[in-house]
Amino acid sequence: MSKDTSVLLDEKRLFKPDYHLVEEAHIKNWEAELEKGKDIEKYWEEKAHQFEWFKKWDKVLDESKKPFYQWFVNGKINLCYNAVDRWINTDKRNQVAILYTNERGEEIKLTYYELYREVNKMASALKNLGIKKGDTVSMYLPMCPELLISMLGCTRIGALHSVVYSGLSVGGLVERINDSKAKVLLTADGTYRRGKIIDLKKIADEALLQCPTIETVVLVRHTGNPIKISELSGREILYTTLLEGENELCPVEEMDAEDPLFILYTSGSTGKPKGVLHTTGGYMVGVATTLQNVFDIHNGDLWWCTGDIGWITGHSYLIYGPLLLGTTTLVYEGAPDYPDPGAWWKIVEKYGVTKLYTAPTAIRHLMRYGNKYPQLYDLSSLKILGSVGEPINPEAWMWFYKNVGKEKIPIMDTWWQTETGMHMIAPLPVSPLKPGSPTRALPGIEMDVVDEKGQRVPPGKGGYLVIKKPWPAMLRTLYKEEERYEDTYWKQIPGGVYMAGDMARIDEDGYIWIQGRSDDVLKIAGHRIGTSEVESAFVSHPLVVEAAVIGKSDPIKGQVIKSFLILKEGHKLNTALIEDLQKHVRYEMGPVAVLGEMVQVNKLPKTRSGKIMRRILRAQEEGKDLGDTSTLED
Ligand code: 6R9
Repeated sequence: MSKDTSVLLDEKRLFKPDYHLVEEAHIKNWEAELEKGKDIEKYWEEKAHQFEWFKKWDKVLDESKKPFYQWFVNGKINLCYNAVDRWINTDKRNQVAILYTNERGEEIKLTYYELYREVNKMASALKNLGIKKGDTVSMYLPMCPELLISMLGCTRIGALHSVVYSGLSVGGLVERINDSKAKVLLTADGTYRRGKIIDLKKIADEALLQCPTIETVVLVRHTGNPIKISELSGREILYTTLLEGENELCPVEEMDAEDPLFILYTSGSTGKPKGVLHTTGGYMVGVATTLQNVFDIHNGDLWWCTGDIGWITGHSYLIYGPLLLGTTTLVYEGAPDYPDPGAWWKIVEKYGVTKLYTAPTAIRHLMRYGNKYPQLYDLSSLKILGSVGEPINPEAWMWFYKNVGKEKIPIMDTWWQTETGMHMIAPLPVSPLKPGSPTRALPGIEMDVVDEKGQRVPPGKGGYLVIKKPWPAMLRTLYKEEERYEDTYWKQIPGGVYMAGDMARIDEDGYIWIQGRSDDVLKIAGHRIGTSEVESAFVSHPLVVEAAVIGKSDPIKGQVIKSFLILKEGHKLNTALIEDLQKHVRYEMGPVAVLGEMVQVNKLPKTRSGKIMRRILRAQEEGKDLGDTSTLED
């Protein structure tokens, strides 16, 4: 794979939709839908009517306090009610809502009615633990039904969930729990990963030594990793014990459309992770509508999003989107190539998955094993494929299209962010596709590519990707950091537009091509990692004085970390130290921080104000011109 985006400049292939798809599609005319979407308020208002509101809104969009926009002003609604309760008096009552399976082939199915019962129990139990509307509950759990149930339990009673990806480790968990001031933490005895069990409880125990706000720890027995009940401390309780005897139905909390729904932490270019705050009404409308538009959900679909629940993709399109549309969502715990590289295709065949939404890094990973594995299974149930997380290179696109889609079904390349909450640039199933481009901004969304003065750049020229009008699932702020919210997103480019942090260009047909981040954020296997977080993990090692890290292209992961380290006087970066540093950073950050080469240096390029100029290191690495060095200290 080549991360060199100049390759994309030559990408001229156009793939037109199969006529079957057009016949079946809810939206048959892309251009007409885009036209309809130009009246943003009208477009989103129409979509909001699909839900049951306790009270409808007085105004669709309030821009008076921008960039603190408000959607569906004074509307009253509950997400859990619309995702779960709404279906149990319909013919979906006994339809499977959640189909969980794992790398061991185990399976749990919950119908909408069963899910309803479990969520009610969880919501009551949380209340009994003293959780009220507006409180935060942290979750450090594997991809398991209990995680979905707990998240919905929170939204039922108006508590915020803050899910921490189970691939993060002690450092990340401490920071996220403390920032959100969570009172309850849910964790598990372990998660399955390639035949091994990773003990999450052990990591949580270490983290909790530094987390004073946690009053109760709820432990899910997931893997049967032996933990004796007698070993549980006073504040620990088993999930099953907590829910025991909870039979009462728990009334749903009437939420204002703008009441907070959840916090999800993500990496920025500087400082600590950003607590992205989403609210209730607009998020629901945005997520359900985009899933419907982009993946054309029908009755009888089996939806599989392979993304982890600990990231926004899991929140929006593994749990909330599919349940809000009343479809069946498949939850898979495990790696794509374990027990063998046919694992995913076996699942598609076994259950008859119709829509598969995954990430370029997984596709590239599976590509390595050649064409053999997808051919071993019947993939004919598939109707639409999807991609998210980073630019999909045309080679991976073509492999996916040919070997999984059998050159018949389209790939929806979706560009969006934790902050946007929902898809922003993506095709519809009827759109002609160009491999490597997510096509155009969705109906109801206005985006552009501009220079630093906010002026549109001519076709073909690179610039900053911006969002020009508010959208319903937009983040409302950064948790307890309103100034940072304004500064990071709204003050970078003149004209009151949202700066996404990506570089892009638009071609003559209006198709957008994403060129990568414009800031110091890395995308490793689709996971967002801030360079400064990795650097602080390094310098917390006793022998590291200073560190600078940059992303380096990697054929499978997209990027890996290259590190430049200044060590304590008299120390050399030998094999033993490299190993120790790897362990150390992994302990602090978890397996998401994939370390590549490390080099020892005596000095780092800095501005006169002391900021590390990673740009210089990158340019040097790529053998490029160093650019403007006038602010360089030395
Ligand atoms: C959903 C998600 C957001 C960043 C984003 C961009 C990159 C995501 C992409 C893509 C090119 C796509 N990104 N989807 N780049 N094509 N289809 O990934 O959220 O983890 O917040 O990352 O990911 O750089 O700015 P998040």
